[in-house]
Amino acid sequence: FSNQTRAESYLETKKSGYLTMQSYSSQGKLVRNGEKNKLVICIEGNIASGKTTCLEYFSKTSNIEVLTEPVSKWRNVRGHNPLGLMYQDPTRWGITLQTYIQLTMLDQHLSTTSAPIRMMERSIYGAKYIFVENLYRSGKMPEVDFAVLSEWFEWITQNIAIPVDLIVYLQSSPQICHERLKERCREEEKIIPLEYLEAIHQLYEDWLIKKTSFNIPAPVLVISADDDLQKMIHQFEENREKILSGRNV
Ligand code: TTP
Ligand code: MG
Repeated sequence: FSNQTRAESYLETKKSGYLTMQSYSSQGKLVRNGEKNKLVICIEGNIASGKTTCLEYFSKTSNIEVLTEPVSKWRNVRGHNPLGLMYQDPTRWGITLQTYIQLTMLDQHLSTTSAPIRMMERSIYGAKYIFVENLYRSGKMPEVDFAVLSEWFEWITQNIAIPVDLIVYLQSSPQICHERLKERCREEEKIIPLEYLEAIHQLYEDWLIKKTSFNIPAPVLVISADDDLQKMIHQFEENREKILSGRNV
């Protein structure tokens, strides 16, 4: 790049809204411009707890922009499948998958929307506090991998503003998630045992219910998610006001 083309390309990206993380907020973090007054709602919960169903339901509401499920990216990055690799050999590929998930989550947190409310599946926090933590605690992630991922995570969360206004926790029993998992038959997940879902469940409960493990970035609204689709939709309907106001009261 000559200086001129660099300046030009900078202006180009700025115009199209990409390079807007220029100003610093009062806490000295990089912030995405123009997103200040928008609500961000993250849907958290065990694998197959119904997060996508919840997002699909609310995507029919005007004013809400639902971010598309990042799992398709985790199954195909330039022709590779880090999700499948991780399930085959977590010790070798755990860091690969989790590094990529961390990136896709950051990308979603920083994306701009025209709608005043944005809803996304999971958050950068859940990926780290639940899945990375589980890999490490179960002895499947080498300490050095955990250290590198943690350094990345801490740098990101200390230097970039990641606003979350409400966490909706779809609380489910691991047994029911296991049943749903078998029914939906995602190829990579066929080998997931019940114990894995129980470990994830425990980490979620410690984080969002007992509040004994990690920092919680936003108020939590708990919705029990063991019911069938019809009843779940009824529950989303009942909680609609709370969710759309970004408050759990
Ligand atoms: P989920 O994010 O739970 O998505 P889902 O579609 O399975 O959930 P729901 O039915 O509630 O919509 O997980 C997708 C896959 O990615 C799952 O196999 C778990 C895995 N995963 C990790 O291994 N590490 C992570 O950090 C995350 C977020 C997911
Ligand atoms: Mg999903």
